[in-house]
Amino acid sequence: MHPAELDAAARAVLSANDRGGYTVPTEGLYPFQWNWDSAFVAMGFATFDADRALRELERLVEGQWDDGMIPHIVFHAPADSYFPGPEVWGTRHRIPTSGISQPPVMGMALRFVAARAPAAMRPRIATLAHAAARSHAWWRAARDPEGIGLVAVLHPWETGSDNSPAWDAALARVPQDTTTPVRRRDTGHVDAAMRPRDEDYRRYIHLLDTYRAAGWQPAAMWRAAPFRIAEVQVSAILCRAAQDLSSVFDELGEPGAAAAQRALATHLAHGLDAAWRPALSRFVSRDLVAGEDIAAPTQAGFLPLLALDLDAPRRKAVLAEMRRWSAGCVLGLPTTPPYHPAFDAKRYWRGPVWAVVDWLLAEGLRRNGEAEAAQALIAPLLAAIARAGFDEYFDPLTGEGLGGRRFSWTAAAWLVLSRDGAAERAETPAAA
Ligand code: 9WN
Repeated sequence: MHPAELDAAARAVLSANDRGGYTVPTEGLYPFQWNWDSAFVAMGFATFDADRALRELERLVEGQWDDGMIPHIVFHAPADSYFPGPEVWGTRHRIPTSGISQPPVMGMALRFVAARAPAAMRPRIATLAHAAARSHAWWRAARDPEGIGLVAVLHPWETGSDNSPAWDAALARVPQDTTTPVRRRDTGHVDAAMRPRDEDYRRYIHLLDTYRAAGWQPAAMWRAAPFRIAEVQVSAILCRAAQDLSSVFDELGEPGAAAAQRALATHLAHGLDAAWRPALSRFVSRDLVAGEDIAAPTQAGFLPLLALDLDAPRRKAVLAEMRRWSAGCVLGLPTTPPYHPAFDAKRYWRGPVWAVVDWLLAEGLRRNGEAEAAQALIAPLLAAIARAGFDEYFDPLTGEGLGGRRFSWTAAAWLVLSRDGAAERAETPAAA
């Protein structure tokens, strides 16, 4: 297929998944609005429709809680194809939502959309910018109460990388008993071998039960949390989102709001800087319950490139390590390196390549002056999308498309990344 036809196919995926101003990640498997998916989707829309891009974020913000948190799922309309649904979460927002958050990509999306939006849309951008700022303040207050410069997640779902090997040790301490019966729906849509295991799900639901019992109050959740991780992926995204949001406020002529975002970004940059481990050539998260570094190698260790300007020795070390992970892969970056015993080429966040992760990594590499390395990551990804379709994730060893099909954020990744000039170089033999 020609890149122009793929563009049309990507737009068709977004419009098929449009449920009225918000986009579901994919039909069936994920029938609601997800937080970080929508931020990527907004950037995809912005390549051809700034109004629809802003609408996506406005609908996400309908789910924002009074304390500033933007939940990871907004249940705009009922659907029974997903577990756990709103009745399990038992939150009290006017629109049903989950009770935890997800990587705050929205600030990045807002800058991207604002750069492509006509002047008449400035008031809408300003409203969204203040909503994003409130969510940043929530992360800082609720999830970095001790001011270490890294924000903590209380549930693997908050990282967006649910069954990553990074959580294995911490999750093993979480009991498997639940007050809510576990009725998985995901394995009715996708091969169970490509999804988290049942014992993971029992622990995910144990955590959900625990936080519901804590009344979804941040301080009570923090105290009750058997899983509490100061996490570099979310912190790096928040740091970058604060940097981007400060530029949006500058453009809007709001210097006070811009300065607050810069101060937050500086605070997080210090925390990220302290998470660098030279012996591993990457950044590490910290298990706050065990008081230990999380050494398991996952993509999260490179995400701080998105927010930091690395010095030359660190930059070289990171590049060499990323190359080592990709050895033997037809596309990268694998979310767990093939040399590691936890690697599983098809199981969700334990090896597969995710388009949005590569998108963030490429952005981080470019920021650090490594445009060629960014291109080396993106060209094979675009080729895989062109060959396999807009799948949820890809086998790094074969390029096979996996998980849900006709996925919104993979379509958005195509629309944004192919505009960086890589599409022409992608091989495009078969149907999308
Ligand atoms: C739980 C929607 C979401 C993504 C996450 C991905 C997956 C949900 C699930 O799907 O998580 O939030 O039920 O598996 O891990 O990153 O936002 O696409």
